[in-house]
Amino acid sequence: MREKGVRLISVPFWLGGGRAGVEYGPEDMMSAGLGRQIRNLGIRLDGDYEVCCPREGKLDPGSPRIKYLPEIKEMSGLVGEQVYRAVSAKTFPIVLGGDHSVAIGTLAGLTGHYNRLGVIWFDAHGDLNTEATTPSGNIHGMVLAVAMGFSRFKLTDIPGAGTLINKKNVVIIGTRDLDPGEKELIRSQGIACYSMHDIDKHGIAKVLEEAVAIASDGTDGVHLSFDMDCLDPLEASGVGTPVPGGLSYREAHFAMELLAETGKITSMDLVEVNPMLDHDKKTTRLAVELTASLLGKKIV
Ligand code: HAR
Ligand code: MN
Ligand code: MN
Ligand code: MN
Repeated sequence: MREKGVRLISVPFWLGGGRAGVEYGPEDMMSAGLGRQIRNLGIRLDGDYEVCCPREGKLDPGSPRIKYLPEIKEMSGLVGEQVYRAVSAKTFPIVLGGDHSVAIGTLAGLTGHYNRLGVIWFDAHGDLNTEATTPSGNIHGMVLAVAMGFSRFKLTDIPGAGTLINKKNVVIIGTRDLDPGEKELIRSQGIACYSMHDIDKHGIAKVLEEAVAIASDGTDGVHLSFDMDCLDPLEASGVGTPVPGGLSYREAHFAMELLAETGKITSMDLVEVNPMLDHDKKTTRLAVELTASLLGKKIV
């Protein structure tokens, strides 16, 4: 990491979650000292970029099942381009959301570069809905289905994307709010999903060990997509869709520390921080701290 350098890519986009405020996430994390934290670790900050993405959208009455699709495609193409450039320049990209739909762009750019990409997805939700199963029409709840090709709209519809993500290399961690269609997809496709129940039962270290094995099996890159709503709302209430019973402060940090030790993570998204809901500023601060842990910050 020290040699590589980190490139920050800000994506102030909210249309995928349909709730404004999350577009201020990137500037909030930057003001909370994300850049400084990274440099304090002795890591070179290889630029910070802001993607100029649509801030307003027009609801397409023709496709009510999936909201703001044209804007999402536009944003994803632009994010993909920046992420592709970052990995081509051999830096470690961190994409700052924005709602979780920004990860469609990240994955488009990454698959343009890596032959086979593993994905570790921290989330209270499965993000596995399709046009047929989404209860909301919000694409942030569909990103993994799009990435693996289970929905009609697919990752490969984004210019510059490589192949679809192989379901054998995907792991979801921290779930406690899955829709019926998502549960069915997890079962029928055999997608690895470690719920809060699994974490309570086996402990976060064991779960991470298995997750890393799955995501790195036969892959040439491992992407970490971190939705801040994986945390318990007691630690991080500033998210659009909080769900009780999430990861504790130490579980989340320990998970990031374990990932750092493996040295296998090659990129990251940090999403769903909504400063307008983050009244005590704890969520933003925690997002910055967790990133530092992922990048190798040690407490001893
Ligand atoms: N599963 C619900 C839906 O599809 C809620 C998704 C909520 N959001 C996220 N994604 N923050 O992780 O609408
Ligand atoms: Mn999510
Ligand atoms: Mn979520
Ligand atoms: Mn399970």
